[in-house]
Amino acid sequence: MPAGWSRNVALDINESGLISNIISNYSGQGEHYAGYAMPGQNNIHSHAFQRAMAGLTEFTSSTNDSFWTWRDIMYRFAGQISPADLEVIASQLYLEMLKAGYVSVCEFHYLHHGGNSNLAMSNAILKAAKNAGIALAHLPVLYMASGFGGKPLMEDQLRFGLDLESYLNLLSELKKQLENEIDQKLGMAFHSLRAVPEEALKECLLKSPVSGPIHIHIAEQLQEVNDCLTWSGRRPVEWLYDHGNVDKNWCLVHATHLNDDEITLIAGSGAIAGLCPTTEANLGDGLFPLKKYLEQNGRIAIGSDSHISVSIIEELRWLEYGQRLKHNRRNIAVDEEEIHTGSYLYRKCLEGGSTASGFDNGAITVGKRADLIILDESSPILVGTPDNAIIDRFIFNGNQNPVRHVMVAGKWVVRDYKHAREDEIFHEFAATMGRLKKILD
Ligand code: NGQ
Ligand code: ZN
Repeated sequence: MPAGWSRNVALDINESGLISNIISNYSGQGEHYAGYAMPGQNNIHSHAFQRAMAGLTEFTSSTNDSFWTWRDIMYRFAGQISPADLEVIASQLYLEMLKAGYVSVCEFHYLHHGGNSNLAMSNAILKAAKNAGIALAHLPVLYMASGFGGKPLMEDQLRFGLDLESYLNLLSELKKQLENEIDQKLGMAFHSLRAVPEEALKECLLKSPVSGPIHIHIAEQLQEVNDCLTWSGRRPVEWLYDHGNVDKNWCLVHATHLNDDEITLIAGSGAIAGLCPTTEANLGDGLFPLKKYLEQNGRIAIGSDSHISVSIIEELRWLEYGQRLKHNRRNIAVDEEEIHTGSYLYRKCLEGGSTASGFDNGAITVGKRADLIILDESSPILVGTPDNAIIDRFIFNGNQNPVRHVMVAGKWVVRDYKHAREDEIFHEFAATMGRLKKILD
């Protein structure tokens, strides 16, 4: 609860999946669950197809392996994924997210062409989210160029490319399709400043039919910062704030390489820094300047991005551990009001994740979506825990997942660690993985 843990809490949830009433110290009738109920997290950054190549790029492919050599392998893989493959992979991924305690996902979707229209790949994502029962912020991505200044797409990027008109049409189609959905929302995304020329970015912001969140990859790699400087004389974040009206509707994904002025710019704008610590580590991006950013009350959220890990625990743990290793100190992500690192990070991400996804959740208060998880109080990692350390233990104690039940907009999707469709979804996933095996062989 906003004020801390409370015992024997009863929630009424209405037909729209919103919390309509809260009673503490309840002892009456109702469906009863023992355990620690809290809001689930929104996963604010996902490329679902990459789940199928997780763990398959951990070998040297050149004498100087980097983000960019990883990207070449990723392109090879991306090129082979059909709409049917995508639905199966994303269904498995989204159910893994639910079991990890994520209640929604922002799908940063640029794998456009495939099937007989641009809609086919988007529809595969929408369908997968329904199969799993996760809430979805679908973010079709504008991707037009291979580098700053509108460099033409490379051959293996053609599949991602849309001109502005086709992109706006795709948004309009999807907007119609999602009009009456509670659990599926539409936002928009620019792949990066590398991939969207200045004019297109401006025009898109003017003409977009979408009012949801706007996401962009930014300043993830040093080479990107240097290329941007060469092209414009400005660093990526500086350039974005010079040219766009960046406010709390924006989610800046990664934002790894920031100077002090850029930290202040983002923190002051209310935009969300969309952090993906396990992927950022896996790709050798660098460390986000979390300490300084939080000192200026910057807002954050977490995503699993390339899905080499689908775990709230790992994202938050590594977010903090990166800072401890860098500053040679402990308990960095805290303030005067919240001295517990796990609780502090969990709450910050609930708050930022709700804004970045556009789902009005992340708190147990009347009117919020009932997007909840229940931790198992009898789990070996949680037995005998003082109230103020429950979330710390969830995040910083071992490798067992204590997420026992998960509810999305008032509907149970995981009960007693099980998803109703998990055997069926896994069966199809295994068959698809068997076929895809040859791509990176
Ligand atoms: C992506 N992923 O679009 O999948 C990117 C890599 C790029 C991450 N940055 C490609 N983690 O940025 O050009
Ligand atoms: Zn990404």
